[in-house]
Amino acid sequence: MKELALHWKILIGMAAGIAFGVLANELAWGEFVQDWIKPFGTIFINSLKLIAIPLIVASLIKGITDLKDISKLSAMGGRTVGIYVLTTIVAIVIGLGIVNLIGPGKGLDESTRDSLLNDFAEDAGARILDAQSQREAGPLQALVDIVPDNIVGAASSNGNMLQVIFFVICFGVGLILIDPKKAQPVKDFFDGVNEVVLKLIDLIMLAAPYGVFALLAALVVEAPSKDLFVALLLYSLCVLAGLGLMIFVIYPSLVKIFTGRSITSFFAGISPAQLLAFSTSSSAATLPVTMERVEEHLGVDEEVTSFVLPIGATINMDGTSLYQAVAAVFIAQAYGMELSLGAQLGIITTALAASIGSAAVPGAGMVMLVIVLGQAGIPEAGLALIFAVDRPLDMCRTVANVTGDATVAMLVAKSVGKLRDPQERKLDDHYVAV
Ligand code: DAS
Repeated sequence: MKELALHWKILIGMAAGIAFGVLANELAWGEFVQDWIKPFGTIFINSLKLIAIPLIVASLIKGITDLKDISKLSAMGGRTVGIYVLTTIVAIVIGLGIVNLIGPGKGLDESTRDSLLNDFAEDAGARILDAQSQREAGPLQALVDIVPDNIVGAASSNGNMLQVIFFVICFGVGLILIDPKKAQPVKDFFDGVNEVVLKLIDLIMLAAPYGVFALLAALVVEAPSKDLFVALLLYSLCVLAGLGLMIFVIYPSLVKIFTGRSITSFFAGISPAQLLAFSTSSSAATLPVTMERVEEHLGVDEEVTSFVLPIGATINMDGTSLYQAVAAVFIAQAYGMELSLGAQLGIITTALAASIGSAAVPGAGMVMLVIVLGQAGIPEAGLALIFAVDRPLDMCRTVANVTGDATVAMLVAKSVGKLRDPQERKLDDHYVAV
């Protein structure tokens, strides 16, 4: 019998977890689930958190050093990174607008919050107070906090992942600036680390069906309240509404306005890559198809696709950043936290950085969500709330990520005169109408 695809296994794990949780409630097996099932969910979440730092270091250094030399950051590089950052910020602001408007996490009953607080984050209260005291230290404290005075210390405490990202970006630029002969072994090392980390995430995600089963069973047992499921449904709808806006409104409009390409031809060109992104939940796995579709069917010259798309798959994740902003505010709401405007603006920075650091593999966006939560003083325990619905949302946000990369590739190609009518076919080094 053909091996079931991983996302079907995860969806089955989800359904089985809910069913087992409901059964456990009926048969009063709550304690058994807490003592013998839930720990496997905790182990699964911790293994994802464990991989966060190596993931940041490896995928960011690879993405930055793929720029090869600083001079390439001229017409194409600066423009590419600039548009990537712009579309990511638009995505995050859309996500924040929707989640604050709908407020999916508001009104969750105390027992749900307390049971999560007690079991997942004993010191959550202390960590929240500590983060808030740091934030009250002064107006530029958040900026000061980005620059670590000790990289080992920063790497060891979750709350300072942004400091790790800051250091890694400096390190990557430094790598580009030194003698390429000296830099190559270091780049090769981090390319190898990147491969190992991606393989580890593959292995961790193999346990996902079981981790999801345990998390969901525990969630149903712990929070029998109906409003948790209503909250999760509302939360998922907030993410999907934001992603839908990006995929079906923002990107096609940008293509239409800046390249004149019709919306139907855009979707006809990119849809096979979108379907692959949906079924694999991996921008990296989809990249070869994205490059072929953008080149052959959207008319972007290879010189642009070979530069813009690999970097986009590594650092441009608009769908992920939108999801991280919505998830962070949803979890804060579920814990009854009121996030100030400053804290929400901080989420724009950290979700931008976290999405840049997210590797293009299944589940990476949720792993990096730890940064956004840590930086805003939101208990990471809240991951347990949203993990159950993460995979279907990951499939959708990966579609947004890939569509965003293709859109930027078209805009950059148009701006450097490397966008042709896809009807033309490349013959030797020039294009002829077919
Ligand atoms: N699955 C990631 C990707 O490949 C996105 C994410 O995890 O958020 O784009």
